[in-house]
Amino acid sequence: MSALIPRPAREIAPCAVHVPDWLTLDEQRHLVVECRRWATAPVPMRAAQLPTGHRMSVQTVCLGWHWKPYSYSRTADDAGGGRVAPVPDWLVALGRRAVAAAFRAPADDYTPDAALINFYDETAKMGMHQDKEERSDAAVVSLSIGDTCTFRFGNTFNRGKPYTDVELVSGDLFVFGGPSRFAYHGVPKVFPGTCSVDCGLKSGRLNITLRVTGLADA
Ligand code: MD3
Ligand code: FE
Repeated sequence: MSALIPRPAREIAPCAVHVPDWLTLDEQRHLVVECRRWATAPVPMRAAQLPTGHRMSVQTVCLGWHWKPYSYSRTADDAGGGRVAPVPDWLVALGRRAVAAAFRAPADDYTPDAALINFYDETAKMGMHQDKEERSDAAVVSLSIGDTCTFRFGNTFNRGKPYTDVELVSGDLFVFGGPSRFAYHGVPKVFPGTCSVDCGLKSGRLNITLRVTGLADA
């Protein structure tokens, strides 16, 4: 995206770094092609059911470890029972480049073992939450493709104020480490029709997060 108003890289909170326009359009299109494959097999993308009985409006498929509210497993027990596909080496390498870009330091020891791929249609949103099923405080990498959204980055104490709203545009990178790793965050709004066709998506928004679960097989 070329912006009239520049969007410099910015540290939103300690170790929470937003790097606008990090993915090239080629990389975005390649990720969209791969996400379409991951969304069909061996585990179908689905809207996860919450313990309340409500379904999430966001649809998710996972690599490495399957996440359902609120635990990880190797098989998708709420989505056909298939064994999840591994995180490919090229995606681990992309994660290392992402952490290195955000923190301006080599990240060769960063080895995410899970990826969550979220798809938002024009009405989907994600409430304020913490990600704390992981047994590691390693950084989370977030890649956005498609329609622009408002991303709300909060604090570690409660799901309300203070928080900072950031626009995430197709190609943007966000990395959350250190004291920001367990902050509340959410996506209150997606703006339909804001993505360029060149990103590979016609409508909606994809978010890919790379995580270190710290889990081991039994
Ligand atoms: C900060 N996804 O999958 S990405 C999620 O855009 C999730 O789909 C949102 O929240 C999305 O759990 C936000 C940014 C993000 C992801 C994980 C984090 C921020 C985070 C984990 C810890 C702290
Ligand atoms: Fe999250």
